[in-house]
Amino acid sequence: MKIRIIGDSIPHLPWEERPEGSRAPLWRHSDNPIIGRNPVAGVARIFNSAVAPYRGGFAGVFRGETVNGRPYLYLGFSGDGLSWDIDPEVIRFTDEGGEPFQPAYSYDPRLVRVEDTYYIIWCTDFKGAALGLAKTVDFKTFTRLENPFLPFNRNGVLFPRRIGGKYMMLSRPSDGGHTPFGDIFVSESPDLTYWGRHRHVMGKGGGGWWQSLKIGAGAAPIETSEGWLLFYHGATQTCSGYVYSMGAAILDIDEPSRVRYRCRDFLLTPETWYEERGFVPNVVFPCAALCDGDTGRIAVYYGCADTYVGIAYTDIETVAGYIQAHSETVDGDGDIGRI
Ligand code: BMA
Repeated sequence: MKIRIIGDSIPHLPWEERPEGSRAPLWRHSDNPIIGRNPVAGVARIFNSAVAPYRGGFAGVFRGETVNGRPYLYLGFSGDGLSWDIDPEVIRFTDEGGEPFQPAYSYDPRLVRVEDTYYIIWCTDFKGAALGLAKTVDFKTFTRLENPFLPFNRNGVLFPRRIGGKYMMLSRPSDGGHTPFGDIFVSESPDLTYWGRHRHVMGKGGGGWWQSLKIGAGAAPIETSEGWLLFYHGATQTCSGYVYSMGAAILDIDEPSRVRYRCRDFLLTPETWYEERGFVPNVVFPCAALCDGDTGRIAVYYGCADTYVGIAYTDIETVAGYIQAHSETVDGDGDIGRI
């Protein structure tokens, strides 16, 4: 497929060439995990975290599982996207009236720049798991906005630009527990407060059994000449628990509820010690992707076994070619027919 990324040049994004002998659509950073156990005082594990280019380097919002077991959001900066300086204090939010606002817990953040503002979307407590939303322009003050949706909901991912003048958010309605179901939906908003025109994007299941239990949006969609490239996670249930793998799809550029291509086969599945072993074994959970508009290179950041952060690389031609060659389509009801 002839395809290119429509986006900024990020020449300093982390990158390694595909190792000799690899045939996989994604290849792992040779020094994974890039964040190991006990990364800062009071934090036992960092995983499922998001990064974005910021001022010639990168900013990150991290899921830090504290030593009391509760997750909160932490801020970090990096020049090369690999070695991170993480603030040991949790991110402090204020509400729109300037009053302090701290969620009871916070996890699985996404970090997305829309115009000149960076938005954090995460799973927050709203009488149960729901999506939280906050914004910053300087990574010094963080303003918490209204929760976009009712509980229960997780895996909220904002598109990096408005479509037809509207902000667009992917999400996955869920339950208050470990959610043995789940499809990806998209909603739109004129102002980031009022959300509606909800549409089903794609359902769990299909020919790929790795995504038979549930799916959820991962990284902010990447704009390409063929549509929005979405890295997502899919889970399957085994006799000893869920297994999370990574897939990808390409959504229509103007109407992202329309799926153009979607993987039947996973892009990455737990294989290494840091993906197979940890607090929750067998989890790869993408939350961010950096891409270079000039070269088409992509670095995907993913949580490993609810314990570490890893990076995997690909480029736009490779991943789009794989999605197309290993694809299936989704109809409006979420039933899947092979192309
Ligand atoms: C999901 C979320 C993720 C986690 C995954 C695997 O429900 O809690 O944060 O990575 O389960 O444990």
